[in-house]
Amino acid sequence: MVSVLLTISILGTSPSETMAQGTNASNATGAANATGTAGGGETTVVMPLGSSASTGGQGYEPDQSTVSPGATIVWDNQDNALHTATSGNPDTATPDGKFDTGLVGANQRSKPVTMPTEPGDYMYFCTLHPFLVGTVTVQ
Ligand SMILES: [Cu+2]
Repeated sequence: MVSVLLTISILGTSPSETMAQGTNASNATGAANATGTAGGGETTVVMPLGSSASTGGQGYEPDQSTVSPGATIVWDNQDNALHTATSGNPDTATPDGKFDTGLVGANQRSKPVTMPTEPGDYMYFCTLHPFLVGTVTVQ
């Protein structure tokens, strides 16, 4: 464990940091979660700035999250528009009631939203911008 931490800190200060940062951002979040409260770190999904524009190419970050049954996820809205993370069928924008952040204001975080206990893939979307699509895998 100590050597792993050393390796990470060495990598973190190496010249390749800039390159590694993009791909490791989600790993870093995972590591932070792992050191949180025992047995249940909190997962955070970002709604990035610009994600209200259909042409922006900015979706939920990450757009795929894997959690254990009944875990909670917080959506962090860093955009300047309202968003939701609402489970259901994005193609028809039909909520299925499995989970829903409700409206999350600009630069606000959702309350912790409890995921289903049944293992599976759950698609979700923003009810205001249904082109915003993500998946939660419960396993
Ligand atoms: Cu939205």
